[in-house]
Amino acid sequence: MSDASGEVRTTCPYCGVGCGVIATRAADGSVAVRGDPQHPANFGRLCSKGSALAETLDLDGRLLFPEVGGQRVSWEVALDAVATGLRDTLTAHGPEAVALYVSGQLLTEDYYVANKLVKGFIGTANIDTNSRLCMSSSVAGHKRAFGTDTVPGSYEDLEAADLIVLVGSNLAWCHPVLYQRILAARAARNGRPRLVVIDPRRTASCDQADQHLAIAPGTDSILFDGLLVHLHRQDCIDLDYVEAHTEGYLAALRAARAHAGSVPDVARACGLPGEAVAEFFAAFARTAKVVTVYSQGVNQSSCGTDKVNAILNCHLASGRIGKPGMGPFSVTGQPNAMGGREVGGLANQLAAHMDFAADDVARVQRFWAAPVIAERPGLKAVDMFRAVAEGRIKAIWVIGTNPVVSLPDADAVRAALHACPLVIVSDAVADTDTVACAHIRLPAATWGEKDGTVTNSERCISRQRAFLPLPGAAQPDWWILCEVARRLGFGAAFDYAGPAGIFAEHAALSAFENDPAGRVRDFDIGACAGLDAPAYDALTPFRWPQPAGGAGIGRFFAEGGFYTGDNRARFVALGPRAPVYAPDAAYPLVLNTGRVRDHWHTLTRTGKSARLSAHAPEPYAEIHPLDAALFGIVDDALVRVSSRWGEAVVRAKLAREQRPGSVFVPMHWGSPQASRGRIDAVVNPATDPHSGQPESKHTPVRIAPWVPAWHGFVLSREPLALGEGLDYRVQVRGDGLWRYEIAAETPVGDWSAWAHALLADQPGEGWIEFFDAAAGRYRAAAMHDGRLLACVFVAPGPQLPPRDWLAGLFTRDALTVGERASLLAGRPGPGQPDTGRVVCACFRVGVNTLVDAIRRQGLATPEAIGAVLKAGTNCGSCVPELRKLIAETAA
Ligand SMILES: Nc1nc2c(c(=O)[nH]1)N[C@H]1C(S)=C(S)[C@@H](COP(=O)(O)OP(=O)(O)OC[C@H]3O[C@@H](n4cnc5c(=O)[nH]c(N)nc54)[C@H](O)[C@@H]3O)O[C@H]1N2
Ligand SMILES: Nc1nc2c(c(=O)[nH]1)N[C@H]1C(S)=C(S)[C@@H](COP(=O)(O)OP(=O)(O)OC[C@H]3O[C@@H](n4cnc5c(=O)[nH]c(N)nc54)[C@H](O)[C@@H]3O)O[C@H]1N2
Ligand code: SF4
Ligand SMILES: [Mo]
Repeated sequence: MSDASGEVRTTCPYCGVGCGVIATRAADGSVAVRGDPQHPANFGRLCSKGSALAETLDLDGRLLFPEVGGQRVSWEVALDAVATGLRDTLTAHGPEAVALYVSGQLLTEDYYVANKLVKGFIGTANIDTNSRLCMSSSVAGHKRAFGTDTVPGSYEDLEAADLIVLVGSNLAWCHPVLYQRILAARAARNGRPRLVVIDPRRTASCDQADQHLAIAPGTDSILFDGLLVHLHRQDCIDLDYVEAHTEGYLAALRAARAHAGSVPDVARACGLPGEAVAEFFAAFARTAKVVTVYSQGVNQSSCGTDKVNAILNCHLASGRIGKPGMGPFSVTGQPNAMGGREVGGLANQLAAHMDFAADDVARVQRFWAAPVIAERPGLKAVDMFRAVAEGRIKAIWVIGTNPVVSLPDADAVRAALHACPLVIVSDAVADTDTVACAHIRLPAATWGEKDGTVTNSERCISRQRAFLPLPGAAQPDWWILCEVARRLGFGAAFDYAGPAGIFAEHAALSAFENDPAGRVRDFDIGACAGLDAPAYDALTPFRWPQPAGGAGIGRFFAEGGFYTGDNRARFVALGPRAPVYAPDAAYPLVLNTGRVRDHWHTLTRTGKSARLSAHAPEPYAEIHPLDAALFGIVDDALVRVSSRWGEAVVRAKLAREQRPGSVFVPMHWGSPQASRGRIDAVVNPATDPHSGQPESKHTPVRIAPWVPAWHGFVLSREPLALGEGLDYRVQVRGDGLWRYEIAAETPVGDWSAWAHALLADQPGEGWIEFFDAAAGRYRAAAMHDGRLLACVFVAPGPQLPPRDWLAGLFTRDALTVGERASLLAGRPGPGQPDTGRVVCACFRVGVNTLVDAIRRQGLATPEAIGAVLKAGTNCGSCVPELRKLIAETAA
């Protein structure tokens, strides 16, 4: 939908909030983005990542042409190679030897075609998705309780609630616009909804919380089982609802009582003070309008499905489900995690919320007129890569995900791909750890270049629309899949003119032999079955179900109506379940992993933006000062985090927000950006027995100082191919420059020769350097016409000059005498501000600027800071950090 002004309404490609974005392409090709005021997810708001989308669209580093065996080839050659490889594997080893591993970031149309090809035409269910790592415990929990995978909540429920419980969700950083909507509601409603956060760490989401429970990792189901017992004891059970619409309440209660029967029992098991547990239970019991929002702290656990059902049990028992302001709410991570569930992208689903029951299998086969059909579930992600390692899978096609960085036991994943006879990877980016393993590389179009739909956390389907031309030979994923299907002999079933036809078929399948009134299948968008291309182009956001004829169900489950055959929900009786791998003497700490505010997953997009890279430039481990002291770790030094599966080296960050005994490392860095920061190499491959979701938040590890011979960093206008002789290298995008943090275990003899070789490609004729042999400090800078081209700083320890100040010198056309002097002295001289690490990404305000203003001008609130420096006044994501700076400065 592009109007005369060149504006295109589309959807943000990042998180599951699914914000509407308006993209405008100017005559010179430059793009501007802003929030879509009409989109029901965000009403015009965007977070830091959404606002910086235009900074990630350049073609640097893109995979633009197909490659076979490292050679650039035409699409004809590449597609023939894929089809021949797959056909040969099928002929020699059968369908179970072939697998696809896809992504919750694919558009629904890409996803639908991939699933149809594998399950209906190749005839195996060996197609799984990275949503296995993300949502599968929620899916399994929903299915156990509701009989189907329905998310009953809506964003408006969050605003209408009187209490929101955030369980294992850092909403402020990971679903920022939803978090801002909650804060706006609190401001308008006199502090309601109240906010309770349950997370072992004190996160940014705790900033405004009325209560934070720093729960012992992995123990959430005990807490919620204890809550069920408490609700029962306090007469807070909705007996009418339980009687009319559920089964199994007493058994669940009995099971909960056995291991979570009293507040002291729960407090002990969850590592919480008894009063805190009692306060949370009381707040939940006395508040009718409660929404429990949960995410990866719940799902990514070897007891994730039980955690989900422990939460659902409490909502079912109190009848707090499906009514305004109430309900359990699993917020989805990826932009199309929900769409993937709708098309059946998981190995244990079929399509359109059907699974492998005989009726479903027959129905889907009939609808597709498929020659064969998978009749049983395929391998789930972790098992799939194990099967690759064991040679049972001989051809794998990875689409839109980077498993060598994001799957647990990631070194084993890489080894599996290296051993696999045929690895095909479709990606938009050339240099990723997974693309590096591919025999055949297929250039995928990405956000801004392709058309389709996505479904957000509240079941709202929105269009993503292209506003850029296809670069190089890149093609949308649906096209690539259909071309391969055609070459495999299935042309007639994959003969789509474009995404509109695919969407219409998907909609028709959702309505096929379905009956909205009969509770056959919840997912029904039959109203879109006849959509033609112009209507598809004009589609405005809508929530499902949307059956033909328009008679949808307003809300799910307020009046029961579950999809269990007898329409009754199921309570699940739960017992305690210990993590598969527990800490021991050799690996005494628990590694927790997750996200940072301004980065998205494996950095292929946000890593391109200097603004977004500034907030957390380097991979780090957040460690409680007590643990740091115990293991001899000092702030800012490098630390080795190791487990029985692998190791990583990252920067130590001491933080009282961390729970003692736990270490937190972000998941984002792969080897192109950080040579030793790939934390999934350390993460254990344990999975939940019901969902197969990996335990990404709980790996026994040990930490130790990693002491290289020297530490250093380089700032350079031109990218440098650093690597040789370095044992640690992190690459960060800066404004008009590249920053490299480096270290090595081998001492350097001749620093000057070393630095010349390092910066060899710099054309500068001016070379200035300084060497303090006694202190082991070396500094050098390459200049041209008084302009700084590159500089390198080396020291025996991690204490090195402020990078932000030095980066500022790169903005000068010529350095003053004073600036040159301070460059070599390695510290800012008078009148040379060091703004420090960026806190506010929107207005690029650094920590030193903030602290200085707080001190000098006595700024005591984020609003006061905003009035002076603008920090925190756009997306609001940094407000928790502003508040923390105010508190720290006052102390
Ligand atoms: N900035 C940013 N936002 C994102 C993404 C991103 O990459 N960057 N990715 C998106 C995706 S795909 C997803 S899935 C979501 C994830 O969104 P979230 O689930 O909110 O993010 P995480 O940081 O993975 O984990 C949430 C929290 O779980 C806590 N946790 C760990 N163990 C436990 C436990 O045993 N119990 C409890 N209660 N909590 C625990 C962690 O300390 C962490 O703070 O974010 C989405 N949004
Ligand atoms: N330790 C640990 N590991 C985790 C997690 C954690 O919390 N801790 N979280 C897990 C979760 S919830 C998730 S969702 C995963 C995310 O992990 P991944 O899915 O591996 O991460 P991304 O970087 O999003 O990978 C997407 C890839 O698709 C490419 N791409 C972009 N657009 C397109 C397109 O249109 N088509 C194609 N074909 N490719 C495209 C990108 O360049 C990129 O390489 O990580 C999981 N791994
Ligand atoms: S909240 Fe999520 S969908 Fe919205 S702008 Fe931010 S990353 Fe994009
Ligand atoms: Mo995710």
